[in-house]
Amino acid sequence: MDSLTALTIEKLYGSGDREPAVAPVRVDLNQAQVLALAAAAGQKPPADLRAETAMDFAVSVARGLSHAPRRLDCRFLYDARGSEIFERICEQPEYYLTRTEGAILAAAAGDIARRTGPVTLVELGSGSGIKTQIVLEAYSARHGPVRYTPVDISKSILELAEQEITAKMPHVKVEALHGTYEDAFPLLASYSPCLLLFLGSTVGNLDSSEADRFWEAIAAGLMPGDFCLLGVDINEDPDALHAAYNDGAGYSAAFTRNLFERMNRELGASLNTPSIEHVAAYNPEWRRVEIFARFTSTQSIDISQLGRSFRVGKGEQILTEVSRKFRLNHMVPYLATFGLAAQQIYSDEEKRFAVLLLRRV
Ligand code: AVJ
Repeated sequence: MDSLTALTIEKLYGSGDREPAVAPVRVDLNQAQVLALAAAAGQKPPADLRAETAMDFAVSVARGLSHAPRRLDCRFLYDARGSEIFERICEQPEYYLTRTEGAILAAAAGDIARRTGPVTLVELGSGSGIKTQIVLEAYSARHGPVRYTPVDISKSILELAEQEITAKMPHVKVEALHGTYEDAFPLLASYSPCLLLFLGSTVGNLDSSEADRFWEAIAAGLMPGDFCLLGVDINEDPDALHAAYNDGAGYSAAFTRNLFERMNRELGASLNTPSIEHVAAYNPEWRRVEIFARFTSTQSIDISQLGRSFRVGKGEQILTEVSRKFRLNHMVPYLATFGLAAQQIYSDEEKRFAVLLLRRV
């Protein structure tokens, strides 16, 4: 076992505590690649808060397949390929979330910039950062030069976003962080005064206990007076929800299937992925879309790193993702329990999506 793998395992398992240590571990995997990129672009490369290894993925898959019912961590949907497919999902006519949120931000960005005053913008799960450009424009129009720190698990999309924003907006100083949200939490206080952006209803990926821990960490990381801009899906129409997660062009299905293609690429699994189906259904009782991979034939998921193999039966469904939907009359008082007071709520006419400006009290 090399020292990097040992370090990752130690970080994953900690010393038996429930949560691994949160101190960011700086490991640079692709130093040559990163340096070349930085030199070419004349900019600082994303700082690595975490070096994702195939072992992280292997351990996560093995753990999820050991659960009953089986599930997989949705974080691993976003490798370079998955992030690219997700960008395509966002462009589909059925996927109203991105479009609606973009329109809300376009209308509200000036008001948001006025309410927060000049602050550093930090964004969790920034992805391509297209929607954020609207906000960045409003901040620089009102306050002049602006600092922007996107945080993302996908290094490739982070580099792209950084290059695009740097090229388009010379008045924006981009300092990207490559890592998970948890990796970034200990750094939050150092950006104060700040506006933390968490857009796209990504918070819907967290189940209720994960959300509790997430908001506790955010509340602990922000300083009193700091702001958070949260995008949430509030659509109640089951047909619209079903369509959004089952687009006609098949990008949603490709996104789910890519998780298993990634297993072939990184874990040496030899899955027949075309026979794995995407199943997404709205569960009204839990107010969430549940996304499964359904195996249409019996297969084994081999994880070479761990020397383990999991048999998946014909017809078996593995949960790959949940996407919770929210009600503002629940969400606002819930957030208040973490000391996050809603200052303003922006929405579209059809009440499909909402953007909340929160203030840490
Ligand atoms: C990125 C979590 C907001 O739940 O709508 C879209 C992910 N998965 N289609 C969502 C997703 C399949 C998306 N989030």
